[in-house]
Amino acid sequence: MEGFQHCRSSTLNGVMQNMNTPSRVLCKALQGKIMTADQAAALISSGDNVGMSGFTGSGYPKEVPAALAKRIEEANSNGQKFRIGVWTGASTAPELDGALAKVDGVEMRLPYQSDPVCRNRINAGEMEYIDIHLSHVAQFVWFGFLGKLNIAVVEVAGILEDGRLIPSTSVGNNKTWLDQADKVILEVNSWQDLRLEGMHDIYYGTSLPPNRLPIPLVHPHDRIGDQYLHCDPDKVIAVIETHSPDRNSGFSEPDENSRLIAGHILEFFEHEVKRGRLPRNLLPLQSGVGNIANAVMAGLNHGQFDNLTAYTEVLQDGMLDLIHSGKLTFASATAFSLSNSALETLYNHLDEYKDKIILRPQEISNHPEVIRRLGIIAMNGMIEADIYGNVNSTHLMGSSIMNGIGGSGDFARNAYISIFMTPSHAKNGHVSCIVPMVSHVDHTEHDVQILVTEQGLADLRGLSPTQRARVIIENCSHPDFKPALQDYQKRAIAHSHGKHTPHLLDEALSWHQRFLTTGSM
Ligand code: 0RQ
Repeated sequence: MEGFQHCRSSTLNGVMQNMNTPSRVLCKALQGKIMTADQAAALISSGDNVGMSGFTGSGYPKEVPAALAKRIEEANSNGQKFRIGVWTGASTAPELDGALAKVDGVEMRLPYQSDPVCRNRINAGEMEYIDIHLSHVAQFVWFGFLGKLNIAVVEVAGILEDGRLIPSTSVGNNKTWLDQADKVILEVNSWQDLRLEGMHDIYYGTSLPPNRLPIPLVHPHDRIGDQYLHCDPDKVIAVIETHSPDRNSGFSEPDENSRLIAGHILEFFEHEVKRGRLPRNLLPLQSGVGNIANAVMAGLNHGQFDNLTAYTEVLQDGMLDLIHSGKLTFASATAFSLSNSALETLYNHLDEYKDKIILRPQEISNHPEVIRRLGIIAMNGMIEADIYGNVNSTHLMGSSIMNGIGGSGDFARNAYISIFMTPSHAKNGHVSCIVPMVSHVDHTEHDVQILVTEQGLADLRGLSPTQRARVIIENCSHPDFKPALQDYQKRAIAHSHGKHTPHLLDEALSWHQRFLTTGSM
């Protein structure tokens, strides 16, 4: 640990607490800029676009957003509007998204979010939201597509004497925020374990068209960048010292549906290995967020595959278990997304895991070129799929946003095999997750190769639309909805006189509505 020999860490109640740490701000030029979160929040103006660190509850700034929310509330009570643009890596935490949304302080939010207060504001038309592929965010900022980034608020684990920054538990878009913002506020969080130093790989070789070069990454474990983030000290307007935990939300034990879905996927992998279409140790895995994804990892842990690797965006509990058991030899991601107990495991074994995990900027973890080159097996959750294989990951009933597309599109479009999974029905069995036509399209039929529900798996590779419809209805739909879907397909084929993608548009578009009102089709 360069320059931090005097900083000791020890595990206290399973959470890393920092002891004997006078300050993690070793850079003299920045020591003079240490101030309180309230003072730092006062440096942000209404109308600013603010690039915040944070990715699925890891590495987000812990104090400035709350101080800013307080300031916005005061402005509101004086009859003044105070709203900012909030750009992040992905979802953050109630202290950031929730706090700012609660005081109606967000004019525009991008990219992925999963906060209930935020979601309500967006769906009430009170907050603008751009749902954008996670790999696109950084380049859109460099291209100037999103306007000016005024301020970056970035959590780091420490600042070295020469000003280099030790990233914390997520990298996300931090490199771009620090590069592109006019001004920078740093939160130095002494709760973050200093042994994270060296686990990051920050690639500074990206360039803009027409001068772009290939990303020189050919294995998940390749290091192509620097361990540290760089930032011009002159741009830093405030440094805040914090000591707060990440939001480490837990996972429920895999339920029966998740176990069945995981079972179908494992069986599929075995089949693909037998056919010679996957090597015995598979190909690098990408796994989305949520309990099903976690259950698939748990299934792999009890399965026959060894020497697995992962090239993914979030490292969840299930993947950490695979590292722990020795099944997964290496994982590349942009963030940890762990429960408290998994975090404890991580920190208890950090020295041993250190050379098995790399955290990268999300434009690299989700880079289409790299995903295509590595031949990723992408596994993501969905809200619904239609009988032709189009997938909706983001909207309920066509209009209300749930979370966002996140990185699912980056991976699905470019993966070796793209898998989407969901229970076959939702809302206590009232809603079928297999529908005639999705009410919103995130992943087109061209990007979806495998659909899985607890009922079974549909392998769509090499099938025409009507062939796909038969296999999806047969293998994936719930028995309560299967007859209605079969009937729909039959009548759509008869009605369309052999057209390529048979539909009964009125019926397809009102599927949920009609079923919810009448209880049957
Ligand atoms: O609602 O919480 O009110 O009960 O949707 O559904 O079953 O808990 O599933 O947590 O795995 O989330 C697609 C949202 C699935 C997620 C989605 C309702 C259901 C419940 C959540 P309640 P579950 P999960 C890389 C990959 C996009 C981003 C992505 C997601 C709630 O996986 O956000 O893939 N994906 N990123 O009741 C009505 C249906 C429904 C439905 C589910 N058909 N109709 N409601 N629900 N299906 C990671 C990142 O990018 C960071």
